[in-house]
Amino acid sequence: MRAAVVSSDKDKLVEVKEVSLRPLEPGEALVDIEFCGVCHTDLHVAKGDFGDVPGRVLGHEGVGVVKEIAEGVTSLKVGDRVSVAWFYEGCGQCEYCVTGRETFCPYVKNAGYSVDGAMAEQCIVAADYAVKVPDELDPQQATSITCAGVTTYKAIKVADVHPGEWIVIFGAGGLGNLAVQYAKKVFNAKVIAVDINDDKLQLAKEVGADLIYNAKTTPNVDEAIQKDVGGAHAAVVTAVSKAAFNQAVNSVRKTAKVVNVGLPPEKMDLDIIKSVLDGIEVIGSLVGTRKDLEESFMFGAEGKVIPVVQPRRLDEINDIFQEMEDGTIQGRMVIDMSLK
Ligand code: 8ID
Ligand code: ZN
Repeated sequence: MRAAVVSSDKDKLVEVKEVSLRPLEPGEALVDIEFCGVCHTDLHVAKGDFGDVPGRVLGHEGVGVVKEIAEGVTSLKVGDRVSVAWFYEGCGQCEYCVTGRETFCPYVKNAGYSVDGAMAEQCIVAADYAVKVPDELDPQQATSITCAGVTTYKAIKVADVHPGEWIVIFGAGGLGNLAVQYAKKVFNAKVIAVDINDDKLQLAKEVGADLIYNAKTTPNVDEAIQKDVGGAHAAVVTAVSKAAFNQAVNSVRKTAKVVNVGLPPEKMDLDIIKSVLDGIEVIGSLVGTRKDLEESFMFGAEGKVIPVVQPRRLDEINDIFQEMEDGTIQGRMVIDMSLK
């Protein structure tokens, strides 16, 4: 089958080539992939930002239909539409798995990073961990919810924003656009979007942002947010730049939570005195549990959240990564496996 594989040659990033799948093991299912979204995390993986993984099949915004189930599978049947998410499988027994924090399992497997993912014609899943996609949800749109949606939905839960309060979303890309939608339409917050690209900010406005700031043309965006709304009650940072993390801390009110989601391989500055005197909490948030994904799919199926997606061919993967680096993508690029 054809798959997008991390190249051992750093300059090539990814190669689309023929690979073969191993046989299914008990508890697993084989999925015919229909669509797979391209997340900035795939680019980090391909570049080796989390360590080199040559030969790995990328993809953790996968959606497809179960073709075959192995021995012992009771949670899925042939014909079910399922997702292939970054949280591929946990051990099910550690303190994190048994207390609703399964994405932090020390034995976790991650699709498209520690196990082969969904940028391929077929993918093997751990049946009990492959969350079903509701029939009412468009499968191409469902890909974005499988990572970008669930991650931002969960991050806003962690941010603990209340209806009518201000939340600022730094980065209005694939994750940020959905963060705006969940914050506005599900959590009923007032939403500020910050990006360095006017097109992305315009799209954020169209999907519900109340206020937008371009951090390039308004370099003191943190001061502007303090002046205009008295500071945000919470922040979610999806930007791939440390500048945004630093600005987020300065954009919020006292006792606010700043939720780190973006993964630039950098360090942020944290003013100790400010964090103490203002009671600021800075918290990391990592994708979402199977339950979070089920909930975030539901809001998509109800039409409250509508991912902005554009179909592309598998062999365009390196072009998509270049567009991502250039900041020219609106919403998400989704590989449509039926396009040849
Ligand atoms: O579980 C997690 N924590 C998780 C899950 C999924 C993705 C984390 N991520 C990480 C990705 O690995 C990546 O580091 O979140 C980050 C954002 O992923 P994405 O939304 O898929 O990337 P994107 O579509 O390229 O959007 C990034 C946006 O950041 C803006 C860009 O203009 C773009 O719209 N941006 C940048 I780069 N610098 C900025 C700045 N200084 C900025 N926006 C505001 N201020
Ligand atoms: Zn992702």
